Amino acid sequence: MPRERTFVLLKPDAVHRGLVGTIVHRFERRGLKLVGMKAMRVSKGLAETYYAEHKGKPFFEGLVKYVTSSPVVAIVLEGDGAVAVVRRMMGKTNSAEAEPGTIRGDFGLQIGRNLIHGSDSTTSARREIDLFFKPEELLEYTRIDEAWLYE
Ligand code: DAT
Ligand code: MG
Repeated sequence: MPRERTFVLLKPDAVHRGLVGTIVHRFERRGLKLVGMKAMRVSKGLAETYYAEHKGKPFFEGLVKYVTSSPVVAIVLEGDGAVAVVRRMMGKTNSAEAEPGTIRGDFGLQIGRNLIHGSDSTTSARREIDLFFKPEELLEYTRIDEAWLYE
């Protein structure tokens, strides 16, 4: 798998429920490199651009309200196949259907409170990283364990 970057957003419920550390810990242990991370508020304008693909759907307004309602944590992770790896670790969109062992399956109960966003392709990842981060906020370094993570 090629080395990739992916975008993750820990949504307001993850922050309020004290799950930020737990979720970041899972990604760290998996071997994904933390390339960017910041706590922030999402403006209505940013939320509408970020969720543009869902504009017109019945849940769109609720989704924008939810993600703008309280602070979030925006993250960029890097690793081999990072986009698909993170999606599998998140579990199905509807927390109620997500498998135990996944983030949504271990910590959530509803589709509208599903704790986390992760890019669904490398194209989306590039777009979302550019929306949330300035280039100088992203770090370049080698993790000390990379020699044992990758053959
Ligand atoms: P995912 O977050 O798994 O990529 P998505 O991109 O299809 O899922 O949808 C984005 C978010 O919108 C999702 O995390 C929760 C919300 N959402 C999607 N479908 C929904 C629905 N049928 N009812 C309520 N919220 C929904
Ligand atoms: Mg999506």
